[in-house]
Amino acid sequence: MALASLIEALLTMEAAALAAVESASDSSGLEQVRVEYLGRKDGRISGILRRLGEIDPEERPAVGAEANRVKARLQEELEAREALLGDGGSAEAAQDLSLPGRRGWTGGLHPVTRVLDEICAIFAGLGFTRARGPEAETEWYNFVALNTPMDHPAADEQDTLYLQGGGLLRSHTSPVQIRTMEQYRPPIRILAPGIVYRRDAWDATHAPGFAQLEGLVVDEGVTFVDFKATLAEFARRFWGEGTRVRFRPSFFPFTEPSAEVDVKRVIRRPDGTVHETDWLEIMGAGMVDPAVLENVGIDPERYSGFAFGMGPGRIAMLRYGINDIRLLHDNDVRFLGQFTS
Ligand code: 2U9
Repeated sequence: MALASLIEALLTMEAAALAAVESASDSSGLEQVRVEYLGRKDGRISGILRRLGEIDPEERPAVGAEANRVKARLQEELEAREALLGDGGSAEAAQDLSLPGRRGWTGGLHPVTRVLDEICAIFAGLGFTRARGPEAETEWYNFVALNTPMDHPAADEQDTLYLQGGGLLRSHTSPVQIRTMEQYRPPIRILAPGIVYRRDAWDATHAPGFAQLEGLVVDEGVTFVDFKATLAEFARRFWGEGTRVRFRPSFFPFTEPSAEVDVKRVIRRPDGTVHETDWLEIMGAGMVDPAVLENVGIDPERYSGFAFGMGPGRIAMLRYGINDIRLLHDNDVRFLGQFTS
């Protein structure tokens, strides 16, 4: 027997042994493979080594070395497969069913969209529908119809971007309410969500374009009580039953009287202790100024109403503890990915 044929026998056997390890599905299968190949008495490697006598003495060390390599390799593969099959000793037990599943990447709604939808859903429950209008507006719809002549200081405060030909980008969604009142007779209960524009530079609390959400109610016999009760009910549905609401006197050209609305969250912890947040400003609001109703041909002697405006971006920042408005505009999935669910 030549040296080459013994080495070849070892290599053929090695390939068969490795295939047998690979297809073993439990510990007892692996043990069978071990005995068949590595067994001291009847193992196939021992069988090959027993034939060493058939070759020249000086060639025997080369075969011995190759046999040792194959033994070591096989031992290693047996141990690796045993570890893979796990303590339970079978391919099925190797699947740890308590591990969390691997989820694929999914998109999610932007935090501002979430807050906006949630607010709209609450007001939908109070009888409001959604209304939309153009972002490119006229001075009439954005300012003048809203009782804000162009030389009024409030027009300066809401300085916006002007378009060639006299148009402008709306600085609030109030023009949507004017257009709705022109088109529909009361009763009116609408929400006007949308993007608005200001001549502001970017910083942590300002953006030149941002989402706004305004609401308008016009009907016969709408009073300050309806106004306060509606907004307080909204606040309790959004922030929780125990939420307190405060109306601070303010001024807007299109409402009279006007108010800033604040909420204070009262959080009852499971251990019975109560935590109160600071007062948080959430919106501006007021009774619709009679001059605004007159501007759209609604008789202020017969009809009255209230209106409010809020920034869903600001509300999202309060809710999620976001400290820089620019995070809402960057479209960075490392930030936005925290709001998927
Ligand atoms: C009509 C009549 C009245 C809408 C109102 C506010 C008060 C207000 C701000 C909140 C934060 C804008 O997003 S913000 O910067 N809005 O304070 N808005 S009353 O009043 C109207 C609107 C339309 C016809």
